[in-house]
Amino acid sequence: MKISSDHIQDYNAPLEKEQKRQFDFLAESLEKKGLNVPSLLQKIQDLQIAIPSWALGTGGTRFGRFSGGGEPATLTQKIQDVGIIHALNKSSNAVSLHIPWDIPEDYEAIKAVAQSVGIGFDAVNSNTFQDQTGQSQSYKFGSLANDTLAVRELAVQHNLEVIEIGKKLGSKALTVWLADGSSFPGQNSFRKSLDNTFQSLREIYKGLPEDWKMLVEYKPYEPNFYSTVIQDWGTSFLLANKLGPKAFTLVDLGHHLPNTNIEQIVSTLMTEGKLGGFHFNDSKYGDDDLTVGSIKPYQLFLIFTELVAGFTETQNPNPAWMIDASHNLKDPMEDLLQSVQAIKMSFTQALLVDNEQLKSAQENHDVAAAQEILQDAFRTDVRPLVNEAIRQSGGAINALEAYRKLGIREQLIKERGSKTKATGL
Ligand code: RM4
Ligand code: MN
Ligand code: MN
Repeated sequence: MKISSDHIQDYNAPLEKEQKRQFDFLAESLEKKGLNVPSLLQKIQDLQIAIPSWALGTGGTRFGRFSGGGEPATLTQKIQDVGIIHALNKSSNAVSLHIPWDIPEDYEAIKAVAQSVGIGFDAVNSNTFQDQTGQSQSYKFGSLANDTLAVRELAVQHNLEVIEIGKKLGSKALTVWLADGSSFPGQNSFRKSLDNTFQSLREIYKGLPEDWKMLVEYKPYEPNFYSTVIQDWGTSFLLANKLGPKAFTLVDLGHHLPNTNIEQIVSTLMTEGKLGGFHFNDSKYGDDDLTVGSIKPYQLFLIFTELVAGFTETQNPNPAWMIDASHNLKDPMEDLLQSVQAIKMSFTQALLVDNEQLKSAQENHDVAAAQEILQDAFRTDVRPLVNEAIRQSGGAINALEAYRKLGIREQLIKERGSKTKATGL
């Protein structure tokens, strides 16, 4: 199924008048504050967030999986789903593939499908946390960090193959997330594990094309419960620094222990020019993969405030933006639409922060004023502005509502059946 601009126009038509009224009202008050509304609209439109190929099916938990209907059974169908999301919100123009879950059989055909729905290929993700059928060595006790050379070599080889796949698709980054670690004290030597990881990453780095980035993700625990080799941003940063200028740290919002100050991590990484990418999701306890902005919207806003300031005040290259979530209860596409909307809202609120005023409040040690400046931006209902930016790009005024009104899931169930199961988690 493909969404045409006529579908969107028909959906938008009855809403245009009210949208304009709300937008005009907000635009006037923002202009009074000295903000440039056309430039805000442009920035909101420019922010594109990649969709991971594994987020389009129902993930489940280790206790069970309750598949929904019409899930994409093939890579082509996954890309078509991303195309639907993008047609609705004009904000998700790329897909991020997980290898080997989504190895294209026919590269030209896959590229043509992607092109026909306006989708490009974002970072490619390697997977050395699962064994594949017929694999000569097992990752049970680690991959890049494993004490056994043959296992490390296999894991390095896999990453090099992922780069080759990405090259054929036009990707420009490799994301490495390692499950490596230990579940019991004494199981591994910390020092050896870290050194093995560095040596293995260095081999992969050698195979990285000149115009590519390597994004090194960190995570404190799970699937290992005593130690993880790349447990935190500091370890990732250390590795990225040792690897060289093409290596960066990737921040996944769900990969922190409760109450970690993620915005401060973002600020430090940007200052050092080493923030390479972002995986958006939300969490209450751990790597919960909940909808972006559903649990801690103020934290998300504070993170975006650091990002927006970092764009102008640091040399950090533009990070790769991606959602990383897996859905257990909701229709995955509805969840993704909500997540992208939440990202755009936090970004927009961050654009409203008066950085000059904030700086002078900081210089005067006026703590209350500093807090007011941030909260004033956060408490602004920016939906009319975000929706206007999307509308002007040809998207739906309310993408989630349009998804429902257009009966997209029903249509997909008709086309694909109610018992399909997506590859992935
Ligand atoms: C991990 C991590 C990776 C993702 C896998 C599926 O927890 O977030 O980015 O590729 O899950
Ligand atoms: Mn992630
Ligand atoms: Mn994760």
